[in-house]
Amino acid sequence: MIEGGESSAHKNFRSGYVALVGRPNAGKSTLLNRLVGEKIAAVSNKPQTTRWQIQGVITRPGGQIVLVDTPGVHQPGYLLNRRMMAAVHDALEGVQLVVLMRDASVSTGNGDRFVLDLVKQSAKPALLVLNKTDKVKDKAGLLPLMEFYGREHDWRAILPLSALKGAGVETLIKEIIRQLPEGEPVFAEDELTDQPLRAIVAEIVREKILQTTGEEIPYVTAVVTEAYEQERADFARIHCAIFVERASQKKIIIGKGAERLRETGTRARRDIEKLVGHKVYLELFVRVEEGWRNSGRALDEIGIKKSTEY
Ligand SMILES: Nc1nc2c(ncn2[C@@H]2O[C@H](COP(=O)(O)OP(=O)(O)OP(=O)(O)O)[C@@H](O)[C@H]2O)c(=O)[nH]1
Ligand SMILES: [Mg+2]
Repeated sequence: MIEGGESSAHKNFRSGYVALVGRPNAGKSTLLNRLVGEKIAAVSNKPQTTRWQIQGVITRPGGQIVLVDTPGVHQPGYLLNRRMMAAVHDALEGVQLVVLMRDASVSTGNGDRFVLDLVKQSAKPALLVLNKTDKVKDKAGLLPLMEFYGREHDWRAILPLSALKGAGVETLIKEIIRQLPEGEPVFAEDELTDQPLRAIVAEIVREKILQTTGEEIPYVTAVVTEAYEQERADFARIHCAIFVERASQKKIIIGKGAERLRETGTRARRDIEKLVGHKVYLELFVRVEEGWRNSGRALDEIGIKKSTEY
């Protein structure tokens, strides 16, 4: 049989898009950051941290994975949440493989059933990842979970791992590559993400806000990088706007004597400097934008894109 040069040239190399889905707080973005080796997605202990699709590129000698991190699956209330769920549905449609991530340290609930059904409906080949195994003292405790999920769906593989500690992640990479079709790399090896630097910077700032504030703040905050000036090869001046819905929330973010905002800025600056490899000047500004979560215009401005809204 005569084969086209193209396909034979990429024999033994596999590549494709892979959606990472799961309930809020399962550890999806933690895994994405670990696999990519850089912080490109915000991580926090508060649910609904991720708001849109974030692609991370993982390249190995045998293949390339474009891993699409998605918002945790939850009931949409605000327009913001409908757009977040649209990002999940879009991701499921555009990929060759689905990875369902489940927090193995918590018991099964309605939300888990809902995510499972979503994966089944996608009719894509799927892997199941049981995360946070470092929190599961007795590993035999994973067996009932494996049995439950094994009965529910025909998984290509079920893999326990710890995204936080790194245990089992190389096995996952190998397994994902094994499941992908033969094909050439989609991205250059040194490209790690589709996210522009401005978006990553905004994510880092939002992550630090989630760390420095309590329960009331996560859902009402959005961050936009309004200016990014690379003044010299080794110095950039960055201006980020932090949106909140009410003046009282602005006060919380700023804190007494602006102490909290300063702490947020310092932590964010450290991460940004590590990412870009040089000094930056980071200026944060808090803006009250009433009802931004239900405003299409505000969401467009913030960069939370419209597709089919759920
Ligand atoms: N102990 C432990 N904690 C983890 C592990 N993976 C993630 N976490 C923690 O779980 C919390 C949620 O992590 P994220 O990566 O933000 O979760 P997510 O699934 O992206 O959440 P959403 O974006 O809200 O859907 C954070 O506090 C992480 O540090 C793990 O393997 N072990
Ligand atoms: Mg996330």
